[in-house]
Amino acid sequence: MNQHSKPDPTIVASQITPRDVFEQRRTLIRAAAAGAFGATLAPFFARSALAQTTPAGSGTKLAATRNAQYALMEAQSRYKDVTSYNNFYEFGTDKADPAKYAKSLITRPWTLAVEGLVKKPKVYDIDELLKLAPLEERIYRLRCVEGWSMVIPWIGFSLAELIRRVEPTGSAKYVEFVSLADKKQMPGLAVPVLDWPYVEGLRLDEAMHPLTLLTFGLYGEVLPKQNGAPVRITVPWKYGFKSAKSIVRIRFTETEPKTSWHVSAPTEYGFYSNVNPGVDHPRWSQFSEHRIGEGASLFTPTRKTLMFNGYGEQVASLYAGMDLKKFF
Ligand SMILES: Nc1nc2c(c(=O)[nH]1)N[C@H]1C(S)=C(S)[C@@H](COP(=O)(O)O)O[C@H]1N2
Ligand SMILES: [Mo]
Repeated sequence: MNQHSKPDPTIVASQITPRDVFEQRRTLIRAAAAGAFGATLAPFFARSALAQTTPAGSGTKLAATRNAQYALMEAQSRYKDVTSYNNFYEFGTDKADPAKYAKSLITRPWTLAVEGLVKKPKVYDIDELLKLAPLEERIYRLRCVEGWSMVIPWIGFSLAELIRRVEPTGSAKYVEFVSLADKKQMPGLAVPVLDWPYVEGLRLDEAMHPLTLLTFGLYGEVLPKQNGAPVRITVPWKYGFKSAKSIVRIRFTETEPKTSWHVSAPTEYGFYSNVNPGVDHPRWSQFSEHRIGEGASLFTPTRKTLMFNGYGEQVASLYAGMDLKKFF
């Protein structure tokens, strides 16, 4: 039984998958069938396909106090959707792949190196990092650049808590986030969809904004692996791809980080990537979105995408005077 190509009836394929990736995937699937990947990818996928396909959470509770200031009053997406409809290309490009294959991710021991232009660089052990500040529950909207969205109760604390402790120097202007890239644990790395490791970045003031969440959990438990365990970033006013999963390094720089999606297609994915219904992706509109879990037909009305994903009141001032069509 091959579930890879099972289509999601609620979404048009061209809407959810950037065409280049889609085409590339088809080519690779053909190549795999022809034996080109016989020695690497195919056996892994064949083995893992036998594993259960029900989305597995982490099963480990994580206590947090809800922060009412950041608790969006909107229906939360179903746990099942949040943990089985994922983008985490290190485990494959199909939405169902991460839930199936991320089981091989080893989340302990885990360290996060915080380095670059800071006075107090430090390699944090994940369990020490977890205790750095009180854990909060925050309910955020997540809007994927592909045109779908979810509402997720995350657990973490403001990234600013960590940044203050390492004391960025006066020349630090940007923050780079680097995800783990280990072929032994991540079968998707065998596919050159992106230049691995996955790299994302923010301007320092964006990273310091209280909304930017250093994230350790969701739905009252430790992050499931497919959602970026054991630690990820969540930046709710930007397209989902800015929120790097399973990070191992945070580096402070003077120049704009070379972020993976921007490097792969600079005309399609800008460094800023603020959610903006007024700036379309060159190959599709960003005017509206499909909330995952709402309706089961193509005719379900879509929601209007909100400027800055609805967080304009909090973040618009970060971009005062900037032409957001140019700095998309
Ligand atoms: N390392 C890494 N981080 C990543 C991705 C990825 O492929 N690799 N995908 C991004 C995209 S496109 C989205 S929409 C969100 C999805 O997060 P979720 O699966 O927890 O909803 O993760 C982002 N972080
Ligand atoms: Mo995304």
